Amino acid sequence: MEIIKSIDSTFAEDVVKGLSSNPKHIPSKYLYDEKGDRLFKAIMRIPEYYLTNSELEILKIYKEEILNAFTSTSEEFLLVDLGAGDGLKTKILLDLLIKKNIRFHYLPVDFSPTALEKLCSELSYSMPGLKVKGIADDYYKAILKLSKEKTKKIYMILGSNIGNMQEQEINEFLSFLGQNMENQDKLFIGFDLKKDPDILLKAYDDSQGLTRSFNFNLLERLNYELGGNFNIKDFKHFPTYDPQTGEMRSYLISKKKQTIALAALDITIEFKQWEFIHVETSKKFDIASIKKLAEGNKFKINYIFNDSRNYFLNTIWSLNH
Ligand code: AVI
Repeated sequence: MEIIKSIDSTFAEDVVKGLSSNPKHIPSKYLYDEKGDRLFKAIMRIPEYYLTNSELEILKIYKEEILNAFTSTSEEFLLVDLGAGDGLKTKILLDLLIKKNIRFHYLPVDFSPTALEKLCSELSYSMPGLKVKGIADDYYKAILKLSKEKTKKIYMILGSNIGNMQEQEINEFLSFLGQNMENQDKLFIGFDLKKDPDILLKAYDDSQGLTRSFNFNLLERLNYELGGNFNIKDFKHFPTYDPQTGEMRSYLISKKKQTIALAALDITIEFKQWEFIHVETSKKFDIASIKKLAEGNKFKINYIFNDSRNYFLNTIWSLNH
């Protein structure tokens, strides 16, 4: 097992910047510390968080077609899993690739070194023949490093991870990826679709309170890593959906006027009553917006796979020039 780590410690800087802004916000990548990883793993296994089951259904039904679309030759390739998490869905493809004796290396990329270490050691045990190398880095740095390799690459972004970026960031990211891809490379990317807002609201405010704990864990993280004195009881978890933009947004709202100290940074943060911290955007898409993203960033969509409820789409893209 090999893991390449190179994460800058910018957490404190991003927190200070985000909590001094108006409106207050903290980048959602900081939801994933060790406890956050565990909670997200648990969220992915509850039916109310339908995204996982929808994508699993697509992968189980169309795995042969998906692999055939990745490559039609016997040449070796790199399977680059951007935001691999616990690899739950990818394992369906890995299993089939191994069964078919296809020559490939699996490169899971994740911002969370803990999640990556767990995944790599679990894979070396459950899939002993697999060639795996974890990359603990952000997507941009990983793509830049990999663009220097001549071997064909299949980039994967599953779980609608792309929806955690803001509209402009999505375009910047896709354009960057396209510029660092070769004609032979492919992008396998999943999108959560716009749907009944009641279903969406339950997915981000589940009856077991897992998503609530996942979001509150960010305040706990500020307490133990930055010496904060947040009292969770003084905040409210509030997810909301905007049908026009397709953005599901999660906020932590201060129930009262309060001053929070971050002792390790020697600063205080003022909250007005009902002032919020924006902690996550999970964008939902429709086919027109997906086509626009592809075409606007010089890609063409080669394949589209959907689940039986039409909740989710997995698509395969290649460069369009
Ligand atoms: C990782 N990402 C796609 C998840 C999502 O749906 O936005 C993270 C998550 N947040 C709350 N529940 C799950």
